[in-house]
Amino acid sequence: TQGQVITCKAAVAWEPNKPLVIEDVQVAPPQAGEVRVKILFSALCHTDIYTWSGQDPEGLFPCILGHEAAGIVESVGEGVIEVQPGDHVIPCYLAECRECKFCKSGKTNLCGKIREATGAGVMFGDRKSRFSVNGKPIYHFMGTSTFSQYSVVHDVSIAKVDPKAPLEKICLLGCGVPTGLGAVWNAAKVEPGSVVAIFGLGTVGLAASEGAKAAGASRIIGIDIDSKKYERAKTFGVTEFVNPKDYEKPIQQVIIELTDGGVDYSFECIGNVSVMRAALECCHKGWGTSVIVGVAPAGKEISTRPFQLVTGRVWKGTAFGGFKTRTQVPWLVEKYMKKEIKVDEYVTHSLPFGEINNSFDLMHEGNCLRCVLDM
Ligand code: NAD
Ligand code: AHE
Ligand code: ZN
Repeated sequence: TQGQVITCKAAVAWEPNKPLVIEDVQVAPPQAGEVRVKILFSALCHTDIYTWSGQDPEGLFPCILGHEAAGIVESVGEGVIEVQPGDHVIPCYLAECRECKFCKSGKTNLCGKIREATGAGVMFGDRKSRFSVNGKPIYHFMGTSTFSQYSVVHDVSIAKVDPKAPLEKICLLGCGVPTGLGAVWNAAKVEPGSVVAIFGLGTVGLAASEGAKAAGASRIIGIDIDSKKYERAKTFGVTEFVNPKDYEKPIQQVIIELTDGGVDYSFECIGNVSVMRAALECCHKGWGTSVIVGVAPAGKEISTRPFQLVTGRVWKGTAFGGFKTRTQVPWLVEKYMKKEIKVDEYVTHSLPFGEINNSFDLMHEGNCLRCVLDM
């Protein structure tokens, strides 16, 4: 198949909010600096639903969604040296070129090399898509488009991983789990003894809890409007549960009273701007730090009284938990193989690829953390 167009199945989002359609898609061969990957397992993240539902200002249609996956390299384009056919890989929605201003800064895991092209749904080299249906181009998504049996990604956006690691599990290391762990370890740098609040107990929030437990937090307060979330959350380290619906007063007030003045660290893992405000305002005066992880819809803005920051609270945010993808995703896979981090526990459902639309429904039901599609 090397150098040839591959026809395979992909789930195409033709329009926002309409069921995905499994189509025969033509996938062009990888060009210079590109890699064609046979995607074997792909999970659904809340962000796919967010873009699918039309709330993402960068959302383009028709497109092939998906960004939490694992597979095997099928072929590589000219000049690609770090991976070769047969390598086990995780496509990464954040690149790591190691040459741009961002990569060299040592201050961020964001990379400047191809971000503009991936935001425009095309490949960096010729600003064209590698996907088409009957000659009509279909946009890429997040530079990954993993809801396809084959996808073309940039070589700077691919992490080569241990071939012994189970792909049906480590696909989760492409987004949600590292995001939560890294928010705690890299963005907040939670210290032993810290009091932590986590808003939203989906995969990202539970991974933040797992990270906080590993960092030695003394209290991990989980906040969710769905009380069913508590039992499971305990197994990820949550020590106390608060449902905002059980209180008349603002949730920040409830947390402040529970913690003698506020928490040391809080994490917003929902994507709701009023919760982001509450997460900041429940932080302790003088030092409390709040990390925004959730992705909010187009047009939404955050606000608070500047006095909250003048009096020492810190507001920050993180993408992919601050991890450098090509360098650190393989390291996270090793940590999983050594049983130092959970991954299996987040896979609550699995479905054949053809039932992808059901996985969207599952994510809304509340029981599901991650549904892994067998491609
Ligand atoms: P999820 O839908 O599985 O989890 C969200 C949780 O929040 C659910 O348990 C839900 O009951 C709870 N919730 C909803 N509204 C609430 C409210 N008002 N108060 C308290 N709890 C509420 O989602 P996920 O896959 O864990 O993703 C969480 C967020 O993180 C999403 O916005 C996603 O887009 C974003 N995300 C960001 C990054 C990043 O790099 N920054 C990476 C992955 C995901
Ligand atoms: N396109 C959206 C922003 C989406 C967003 O914030 N994405 C997160 C990853 S979510 C993964 O589930 C992110 O890391 N962003 C960094 C980046 O470079 O995209 C919008 O609002 O425009
Ligand atoms: Zn995601």
